Amino acid sequence: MDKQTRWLAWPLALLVLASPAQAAPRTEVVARGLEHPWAVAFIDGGRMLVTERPGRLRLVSANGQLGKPLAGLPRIDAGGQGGLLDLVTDSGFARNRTLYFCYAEPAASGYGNSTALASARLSDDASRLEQVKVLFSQQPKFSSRAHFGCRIVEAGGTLFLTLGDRFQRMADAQTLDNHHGKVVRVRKDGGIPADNPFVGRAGARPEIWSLGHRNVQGAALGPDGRLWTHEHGPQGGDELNRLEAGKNYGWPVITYGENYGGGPVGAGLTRKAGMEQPLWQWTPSIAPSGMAFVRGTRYGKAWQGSLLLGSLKFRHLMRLELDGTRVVREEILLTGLGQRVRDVREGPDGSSTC
Ligand SMILES: [Ca+2]
Repeated sequence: MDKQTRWLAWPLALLVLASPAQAAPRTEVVARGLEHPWAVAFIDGGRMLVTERPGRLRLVSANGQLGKPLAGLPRIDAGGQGGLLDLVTDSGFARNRTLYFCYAEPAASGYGNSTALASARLSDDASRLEQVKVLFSQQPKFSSRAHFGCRIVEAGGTLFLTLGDRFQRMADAQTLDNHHGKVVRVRKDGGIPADNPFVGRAGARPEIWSLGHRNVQGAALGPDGRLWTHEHGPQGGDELNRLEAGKNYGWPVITYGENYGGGPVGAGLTRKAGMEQPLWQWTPSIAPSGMAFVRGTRYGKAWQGSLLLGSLKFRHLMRLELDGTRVVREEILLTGLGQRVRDVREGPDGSSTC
């Protein structure tokens, strides 16, 4: 390092110490050697479970040591964007050791796949999954390696699961007789909540919560107790949404994006009666993945209530400052990371992990 660089580096370092609340966040490597890690869930004593997309689940100890892959996973169709994807612990995990995970499930016929959601119990020695039960299986199965969606959010005894349009089946996102391009809601035992919006409607799948989605890879409960999601647009038009029961989020009829290589999607509409507008949209695409609201005070008052999400494309972390449902500021963080940020979670100590 020459003298000038050193001089430039010093004031920055002093700024971090002098003003920790406004300082740029620093990062620390917790573990190395994971292959396509997709989701992280904190269990106990600083330990984490991490999914790897090729179809492995690993325990990471508090000191960052990677455990052997856990036994007991169902058959997973790993390839393309598919594999073992999201994982969350039950709100009663400390008592019941229950967790939920989603993955690309191969068709019994061997042709095609879709996203499935399962529950399991983590064995006492954390070496395997027990009592694995498939709670939900996206219908119909389809032969595609893209757009599995697959984020899980627990809310009031139910589970939300996000589902992609499988890329080639985008028109299906507008019809209720299938699970392509939907967000669904099921009970923790796999049953259908009686207050789901399309229960009892002829020809509609009763698990559907909302429709008109493309590929949702980030979801979290907001401070308002509602489900917030973001989704990948085609070329441009990535969106932030707050999902309400039975509403239509527009894909592929309305979008702020365009087809890959240019040209409008469909009639090129950005709004239409009966279809919801996003709270925020990104053009060009950032390719968002993972999201977490900052609930703790670890990062100071200014960050409390902010939404953190990852960008796969630009390899950074983004902070959205909110006033209710209005995005008032977008801040780009960790630009020097050089890594695709796939998941963001708030740790038990209020720190964010991505
Ligand atoms: Ca939309």
